Amino acid sequence: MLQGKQGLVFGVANRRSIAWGIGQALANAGARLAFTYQDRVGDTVNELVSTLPDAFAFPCDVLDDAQVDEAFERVEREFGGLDILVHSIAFAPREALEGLFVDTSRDAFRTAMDISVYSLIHLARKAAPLMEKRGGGSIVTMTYLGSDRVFPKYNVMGVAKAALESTVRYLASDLGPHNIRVNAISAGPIRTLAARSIHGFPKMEEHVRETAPLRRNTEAAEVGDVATFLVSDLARNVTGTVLFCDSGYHVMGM
Ligand code: 0WE
Repeated sequence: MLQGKQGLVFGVANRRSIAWGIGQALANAGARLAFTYQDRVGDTVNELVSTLPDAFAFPCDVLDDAQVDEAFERVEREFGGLDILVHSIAFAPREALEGLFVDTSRDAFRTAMDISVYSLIHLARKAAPLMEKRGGGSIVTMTYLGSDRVFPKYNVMGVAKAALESTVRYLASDLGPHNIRVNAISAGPIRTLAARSIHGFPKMEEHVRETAPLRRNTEAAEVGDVATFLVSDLARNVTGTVLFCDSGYHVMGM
């Protein structure tokens, strides 16, 4: 489904990462991929990426403009253009995900918004010229239902995800005339590195298993399949949307 397409994936930290589930799915569908990683997980990511045919990885800190510039220069050198951008990055300081939302510090708010939201705007701006060279492209980011419902302790990440979903709509409007689509996948809770450190996460998974229409949790591979659809030509008329991959959990009131 993605034969001849070239993609750049941000957000792999280890084999449980949603970005890795997406990367594997896109590669299986025939895409040629580049991955970026945070310096501290370089060995892990290089090992994972070495299992894919014709893929490569390099470090990129999305808080550093120079590193983002370099990343896109490198992709332009290696690929000549870009069809697919995957943004699977989020962070809020641990203390902001513990107490009450009302106690969110200015600094935690700034960090959460900078890493989890501004990074998408920045990457989209850098990707756009490379996508235009290919006659268009598709950008996918990851969100969570905590953007419009309150989940205890999700706190400032909920506000960041609301801003991220709005960002998807504004980017879709700006980039649509260049045939660049921008969409988000809202996944159910998945036990990634970020999620494992959250007290009460097993309880959330159990609640989803008991409540969601499909009576089970979400796997990163399932998110990968939805991402494959969104970046494929099957979704050529789909932009600015949030597509749920959550066992149907979001439809329930109780
Ligand atoms: O978006 C997320 C996780 C985002 C996240 C997680 C962490 C944990 C470690 C962002 N920053 C950090 N910072 C850390 O220091 N999810 C959808 C998973 C998640 O995170 C939660 C959840 C769910 C679900 C946090 C509190 C409550 C529920």
